[in-house]
Amino acid sequence: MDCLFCKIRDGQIPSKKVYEDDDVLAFHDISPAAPVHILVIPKKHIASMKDASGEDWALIGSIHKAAQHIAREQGIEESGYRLVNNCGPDSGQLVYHIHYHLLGGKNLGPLVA
Ligand code: IU
Repeated sequence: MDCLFCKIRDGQIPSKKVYEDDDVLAFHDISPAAPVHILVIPKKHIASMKDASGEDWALIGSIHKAAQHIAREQGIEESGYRLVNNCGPDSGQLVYHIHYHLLGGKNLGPLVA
């Protein structure tokens, strides 16, 4: 399977890792849209939110839990942050391995300009 984030998970492509546990990995986005821009992914390959089912919902919870932890570590817990998942073409999803964008470190403004 030719998946960029599976290759990052497997260390075949380097990344700036900020968090890892048995189920979840997080690393800096290569093209940051905010002072803090971290991608939080399940280690399991799930292409998109529309494909999640069954036991995957526990993984989604683990991603949110990891994001809370990372936001605290990055010092953006009090100022606030945005946790965004893009699903499918209209959302602009480019990488088809579920990921959440953890964005913060500045006032992010309205979600849709
Ligand atoms: P999207 O939600 O699928 O649109 O987000 C994909 C993100 O993956 C996007 O913010 C890219 O900057 C990011 N990214 C990356 O971190 N490393 C890469 O090698 C590539 C994309 I290609």
